[in-house]
Amino acid sequence: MRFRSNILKRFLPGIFTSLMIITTTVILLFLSLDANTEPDARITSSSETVERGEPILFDGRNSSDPDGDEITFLWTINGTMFHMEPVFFYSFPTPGNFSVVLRVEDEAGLSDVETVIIDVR
Ligand SMILES: [Ca+2]
Repeated sequence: MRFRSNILKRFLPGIFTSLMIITTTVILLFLSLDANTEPDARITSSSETVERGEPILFDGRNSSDPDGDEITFLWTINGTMFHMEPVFFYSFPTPGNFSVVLRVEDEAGLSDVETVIIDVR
């Protein structure tokens, strides 16, 4: 009994230190995995007031992700999914105010949205 107790006293600090190191490593790993930040959607359009039929360039390439993640692009025009490329031309066939929305999403599914209103005459 005394022998076992001595062994415990001898190895307990080492075991405790090892457990602390493992616990700290696991916590740091979870924190680093959790440290994803949402991307930032940016629309650059060649014009916001156009004549009907006049093409406008929509460019989402100024969008970014603070973590350097790959981002995907989803454009909608008046609520209808339109395009998944970062850049495209579009011309509105009828007059009115139209919302063009860019949604960018990073690899972890975090997203950001920007909207521009186009006045078509
Ligand atoms: Ca991110």
